[in-house]
Amino acid sequence: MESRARCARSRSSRPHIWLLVLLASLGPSSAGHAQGYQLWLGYRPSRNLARMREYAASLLPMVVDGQSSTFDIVSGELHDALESLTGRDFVLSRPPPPKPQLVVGTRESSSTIRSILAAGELAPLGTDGFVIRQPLIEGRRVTIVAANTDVGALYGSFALLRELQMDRPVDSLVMTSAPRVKRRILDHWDNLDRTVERGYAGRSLWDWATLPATSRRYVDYARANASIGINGTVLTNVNANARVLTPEYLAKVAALANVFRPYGIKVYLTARFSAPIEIGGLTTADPLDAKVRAWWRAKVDEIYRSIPDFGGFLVKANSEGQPGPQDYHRSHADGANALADALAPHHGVVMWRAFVYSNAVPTDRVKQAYDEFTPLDGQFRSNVLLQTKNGPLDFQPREPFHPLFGAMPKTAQMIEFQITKEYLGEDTHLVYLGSLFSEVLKADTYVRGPGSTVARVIDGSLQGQTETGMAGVSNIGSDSNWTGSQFNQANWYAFGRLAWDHTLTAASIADEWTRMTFTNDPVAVRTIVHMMLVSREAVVNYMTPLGLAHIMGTTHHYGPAPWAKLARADWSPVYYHRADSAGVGFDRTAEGSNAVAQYAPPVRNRYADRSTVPDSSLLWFHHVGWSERLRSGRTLWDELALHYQAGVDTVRAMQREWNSIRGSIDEQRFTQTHDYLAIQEREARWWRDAVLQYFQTFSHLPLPAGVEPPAHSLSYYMAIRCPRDEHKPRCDGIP
Ligand code: GCV
Repeated sequence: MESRARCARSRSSRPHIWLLVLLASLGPSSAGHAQGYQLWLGYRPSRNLARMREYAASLLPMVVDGQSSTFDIVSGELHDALESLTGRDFVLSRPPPPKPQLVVGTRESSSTIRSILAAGELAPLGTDGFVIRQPLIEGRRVTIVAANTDVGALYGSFALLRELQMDRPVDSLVMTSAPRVKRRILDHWDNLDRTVERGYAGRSLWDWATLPATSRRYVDYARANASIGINGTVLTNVNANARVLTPEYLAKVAALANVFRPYGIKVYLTARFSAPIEIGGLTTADPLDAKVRAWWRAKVDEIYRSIPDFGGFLVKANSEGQPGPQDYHRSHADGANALADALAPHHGVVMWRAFVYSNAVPTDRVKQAYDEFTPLDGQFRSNVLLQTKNGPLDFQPREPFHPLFGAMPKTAQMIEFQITKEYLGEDTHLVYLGSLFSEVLKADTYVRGPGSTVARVIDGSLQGQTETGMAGVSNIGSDSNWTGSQFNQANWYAFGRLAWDHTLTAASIADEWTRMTFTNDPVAVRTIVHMMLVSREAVVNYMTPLGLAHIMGTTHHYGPAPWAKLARADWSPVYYHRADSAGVGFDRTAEGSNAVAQYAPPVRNRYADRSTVPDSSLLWFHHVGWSERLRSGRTLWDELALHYQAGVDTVRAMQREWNSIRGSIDEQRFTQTHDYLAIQEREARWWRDAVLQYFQTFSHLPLPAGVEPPAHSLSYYMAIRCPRDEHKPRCDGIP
C-alpha cells in the first residue's frame, strides 16, 4: 500500500496527469500481501496471461482528465493497479496520449466525457455515483469512468479495478452505480489513550500523541475506505471524552480530516453531553439553558473554522452511565436538537443513538428504545438522525430486527451494525457478517405492507426521509492485518459494500472479497466463499441457537456464562434465558413482556404464535418446555443439543475445507487462519459443553444421539475466567 500512496503524492503537483504506456513487460509483480496489510487492494497479477494482455490492450494508454488532489489519488491508484494487473510499466508523461483507451473524469473536467455523456445522464447519480461506459470514439472502443464529482470518479475507478481484480473480461463493461444511503460511516470506539472499546486488532489507529503529525497509515486507511464507498468516520468512542473537543485535540482532528478529505471521507466526533461543564466551565449541560446552547454554538463554530467539512456529532446519552438530557428532565429530542441547532448553519448533523438504558431495571430490556423514542417522532430537527442498533438488544449473533425501524416515519433513521465481533468470537472466530447484515436489511417490517424492509426504511425510500445513513462499529486497529484476523477484513468490506448498495447479496460480496483478497482460483474461491456463508449460522448454533441471547461472559462477552447473575439484572445471562425446571426462553408475548406488540401486526402475529414463530427466534419470544415438540418433531431439548453439535460440526467442516485449499494462497495467511480455526473448534466445543451442561441442571434430560458428551464437569467450565479489556482476551483452562 505504501508504494502506491507515495506514487500518488509525488504526482500531486502536476497540473494535468497523463499516463502513457511506455514499455511492456508481462509478468507478475511482487505484491507482498503476506500479512494482509494490503487488504483487498493487493492487485495481484492474473495467472491468465491472455487476460492481462486484454486489459493492457483495452485500457492503456489511459488518462485521468482532471486536476485536484482527488484526481491525483485516482491517477496513482490506476497507475499502480494497472501496472500490476497488466504487467506493463508506465511512466507519467505530458502531453496526454493522443488516443487513450481509458478516460476518467467529470463532465466539468473532461471534454471527452462532455462529448459522450449529457448532463442529464449523470445528474441522477448525485455526488457519489458514477458510470462506466465503452463508447466508440473515432472508431475505437474507449472505456470511460465518469461522475459528477472527483470523488465519484474515484469510486468509479475502484469499481473498474474490482472487475479487473476478479479477472473479468472488460470487453462489454457497462455500469451505473450510486449509493443508496448518503452517510456510510465507520464508528470507532477509540479512546484518547489509544485503547479501543471492544477492539480486537491492537491499539487505536489514531496516535494522539504524535498528531497533528500524520502517518502513512492514515492514508492507507482512507484509501481502503474509499475503495468500498465509506465516506465518514467517527474517530472517537461513544463513551466519550470531552477533551477531544478542546483546541489541542481539534488541531489533531483537523490533521486527520485533511488526510481523509481527498478520499471523500468526512470526520465526525462523539460529543459528550456534559462537555459544557467539563471543558466549558459551565455549571449545567441543560440543553434548554441559553448559556449551554451558546457554548455549543461557539464550539461548533470553532470546529468548522479548522475543519470546514466536519460531518457532525455522534451522541450516546443516558445510556450505561453516560450523561444526557434526562439528567435535566429534558427529552432526547431536546438534547439532540440543541446540538443540531448549533450544527445546522454548517450543514452538520447529529447522529443520536437509540441505545438507551433506564436507571431502573426494566421488565424487558429490549423494549426500552422503542418506548422511549416513538413518542418523540416528529420532534427531532431535520439534521438529526436516530442511530439504532440492528436489533433491540446488543449485537447478538442473531436478533430479530429492531422494532424502531419503520416506527418513526417522521424521523431520519440510521442503522448501526457492529463490525467488530464483540459477541461473535472477537478476532479469532471466523464469522462472515455479510450474512448477518443482509438478513437484517432484508427483514420486512410490514409497517407499510409487504416489502417494507429495514433497508427501505434506512434508505428513505419507504417513508421519504432524505437524511440517510448506515454506521458500522469499526473492527480496525493497529495490527498489521488491520482487523485482528484475515477474515475480519471481509466484515469491514461487506459493511462498506452493503452501505453502498444493500441489494448486493452476502454471497456475491464474499465472492468479490475472496477474489480480490486471496485468489481467483475457482476451486479455492468456491471453498472459501462456502466457508464464509456457513460461518454465521455456525456461530449462532454453537453460541445462541433457537433465539437464545446474551448468555456470554458478562464483561468480556467472549465465552459462555449462562449461569452468571449480576447485581444489575438486565446485564445478566439468567435474565435473558430464563431457564427453569419447566423450560427456557423469554416470554415476550402478551402473556409475558409483550415486546411483540412493538412490531407491526403481521410481524407481531407471526412472532407471537408458537405455530408460526421461526425456530431461529423461538426462545427470543417464548418460554418453551424442555420436552415440547418443535416443528421438526424433536423436543426442544433435543433440538437445542443438536444445534450446539451442528455448530461444532460446521466449524470442523470449515477446518477441512480450509485445509483443502493449502497451496492456493500464501502460506502465512493460510497458517494464521488454520490456527485460528483450531481455536474456534475448541471454543465451539467449550460453548456446547458448558451451555448444555448448565441447561441440563434444569431439564434433567439425557443428550440425544449424535451429540458428543461434555469433556468436563460444569464446575470446571464455571471456573473459567476471561480477563476484561485485554488486547486478546483468552480464557485459560478451556479443553
Ligand atoms: C460503547 C455494549 C458494549 C459497550 C458499548 C455499548 C454501546 O453494551 O458492550 O462496550 O459501549 O454496547 O453500544 O454503547
